[in-house]
Amino acid sequence: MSLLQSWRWYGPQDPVTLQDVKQAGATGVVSALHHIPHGAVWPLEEIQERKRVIEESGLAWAVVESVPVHEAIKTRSADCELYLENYRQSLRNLAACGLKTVCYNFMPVLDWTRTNLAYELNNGAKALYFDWTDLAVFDLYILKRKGAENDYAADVVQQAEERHQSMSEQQLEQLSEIIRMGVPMEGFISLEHLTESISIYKEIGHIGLRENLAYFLESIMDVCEETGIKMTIHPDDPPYPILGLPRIASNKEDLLYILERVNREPNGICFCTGSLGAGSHNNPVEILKAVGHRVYFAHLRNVLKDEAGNFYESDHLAGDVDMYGVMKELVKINSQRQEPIPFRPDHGHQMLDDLHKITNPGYSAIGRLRGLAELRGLEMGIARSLKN
Ligand code: DNO
Ligand code: MN
Repeated sequence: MSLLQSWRWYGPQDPVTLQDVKQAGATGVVSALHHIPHGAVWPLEEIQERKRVIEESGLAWAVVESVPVHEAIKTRSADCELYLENYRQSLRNLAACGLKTVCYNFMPVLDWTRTNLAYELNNGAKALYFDWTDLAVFDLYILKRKGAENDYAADVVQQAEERHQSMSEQQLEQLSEIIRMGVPMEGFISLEHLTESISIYKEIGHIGLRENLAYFLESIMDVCEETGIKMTIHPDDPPYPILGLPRIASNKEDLLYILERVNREPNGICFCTGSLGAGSHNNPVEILKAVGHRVYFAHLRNVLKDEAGNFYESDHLAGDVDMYGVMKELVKINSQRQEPIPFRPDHGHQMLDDLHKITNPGYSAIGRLRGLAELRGLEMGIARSLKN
């Protein structure tokens, strides 16, 4: 049994169509109802409708990514119970439609963070890029966070001062929007809101956020067990604190803590090699060996870091992540499962014809098609060689 090749599809608004997904060779679709406001119950009819559209094209809806966790749950504030009940209802509705694998993240306020969405590679393709100096420019001169300078190396603070002086208003505004954008199609957060959230999370801290995650998981596990839903937490991206926000899913220890703290079958992991691999403290193969028993979904992509810790998203098989090692382990884990583990090429370069199109950053068609093709070949080679 092979892994299930899947593909993120943002729904009917996605410029990449389901026909494109089929041409890329994926059979599973990873989708979410992005138009439903965070925290609201996903109505049964809307889930059925999305499922119908996907199945009508000959594909299957394999994973729900993401059912967003409302900030009131992450911060455990006033309306937390209401949003937990909404979450449970969304899970029941998804299960009623046969959807059993759900991805989510527990990153404070922002989803993944990059500083450049069009970093040009020497072959002309474009990649997502994270640069500490640009983050410091934002933090020190746009957000103007109190005490921010203490969170950066001295040379980064100095470079940020110089870079800030050389940037135009327009460039600064662009940088600000890129950093404040989370998931494509879900908009970005205002500077005021971000500042307010940062102070709330400062109070909560690392331990408090871990508690809030445990509370969230404990509150939904009964429903998961009753309905057969498996929850998969997406690691922090990048896997270290930024902008003074706590992080609790950034390394092996964090992931093991999450699994052991709420030690129930449906409490699982979305193994994202690119997110974990962006931290020099992480060895994705070793992490997969430790948590593989609870990996129900995988995001496969690569990153290349420099000595300062800046990184860009490199070709799927070439970068700091030992993709061969990861795939070998994944093939092994998959062979012990009843159902195939879905994986998707998580982001790809903007390349070839896509360079002339408006695309969701990281989610244009051709770069991901290339990534999927490489990963599929890698899997086949490994699986065959293991049999011989
Ligand atoms: C980053 C991407 C993210 C991810 C969400 C999950 O690595 O995979 O868009 O899907 O953070 O909640
Ligand atoms: Mn990912």
